[in-house]
Amino acid sequence: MSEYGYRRKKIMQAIGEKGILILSSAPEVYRNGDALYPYRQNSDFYYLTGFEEPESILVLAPSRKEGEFILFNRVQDKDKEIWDGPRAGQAGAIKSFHADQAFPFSEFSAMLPALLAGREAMDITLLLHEMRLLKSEAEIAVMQKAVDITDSAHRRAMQTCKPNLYEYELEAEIMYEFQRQGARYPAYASIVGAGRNSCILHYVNNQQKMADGDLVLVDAGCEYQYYASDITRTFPVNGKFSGEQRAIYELVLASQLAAIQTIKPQSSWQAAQDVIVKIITQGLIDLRILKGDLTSLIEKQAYLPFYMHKSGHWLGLDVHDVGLYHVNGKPRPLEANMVLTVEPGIYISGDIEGVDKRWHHIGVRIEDDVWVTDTGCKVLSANIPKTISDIESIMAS
Ligand SMILES: [Mn+2]
Repeated sequence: MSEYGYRRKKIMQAIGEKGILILSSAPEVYRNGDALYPYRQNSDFYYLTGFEEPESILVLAPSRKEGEFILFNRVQDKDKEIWDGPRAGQAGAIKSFHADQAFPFSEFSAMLPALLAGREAMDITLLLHEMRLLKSEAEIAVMQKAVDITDSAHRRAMQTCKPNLYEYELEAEIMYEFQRQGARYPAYASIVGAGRNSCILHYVNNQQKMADGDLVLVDAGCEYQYYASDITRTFPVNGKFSGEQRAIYELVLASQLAAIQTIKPQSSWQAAQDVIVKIITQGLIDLRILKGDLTSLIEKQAYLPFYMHKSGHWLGLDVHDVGLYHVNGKPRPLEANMVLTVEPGIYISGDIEGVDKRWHHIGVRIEDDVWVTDTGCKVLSANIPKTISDIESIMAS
């Protein structure tokens, strides 16, 4: 609670006495009929309150005499609580969440004109998101925990995997590990794609049988206490990389390790991307998949049919977390306590012209979660098997 209080104070200092912050909770969303999706609070709302109930509105009004932190939330209701469980109510909003004042949600509209009187309109989204981009010690600790749970899930997937299982069976092993360790939901729909599906970047259908000789790409991360992890590992369904799979895997791994080396304060995600592009392009030349010289192939972006995304993204309360990627038209310099992913990949689908058939349907992505420290970086997911020998040995065990 003290951390939420600190964040509110910081944002109120920034908006000043003329400003006001009004933020709504996430809506409840129906999946079908009268069945709701599991409720997930809006990340900004959670960041400033820790309050998880729907039908809530946060108001921060600096220097307001009756109180600066106002919460509009659901009233307690015996009948509804029999079905859906306890509600904090207005007393709970004050006692447990430290609101200065709390009112029933239904009173918001009537009170709004008085709250706005003398205040100026401004958009503080950017300010709030810049705050979220830099993680506190407590946030890093929770993110490490999320990664650790995801670590066991990926190990479990590697240990369970064998030919003729369905992709959803691997997904089930992953979900089992998330849930038994208290991470009720994945941070995003798990991607389990074998064979040709490994080349579909956001494949979430997960319904194919996995064949002997296929690679399977698993991009799955749990959400723990609202914080996302985002990890990808790729491994052979039968536990042994083929020659072609090995060559592509080693190339992606080399580019990922080199990209991680660039992650430190004052560097940028663009530096990571440049290193990846260079290593992948050179590697594809060496494997005779691309023909030509390095500089002109990079200029022509000849790597794009094989590597069509960026080196990674910010990570936090949202899996693709908030925060600007460019400042003054330039790639933003990294700062200590940012967390980002590093996730190069090579995807050789069956329909790229001029590529020998033996390379077809090899899709490899390797993704880790990286915390920028004062002096460099720490890979939060460093323990998850990643080298070919580590993967083959855990799959054999
Ligand atoms: Mn990612």
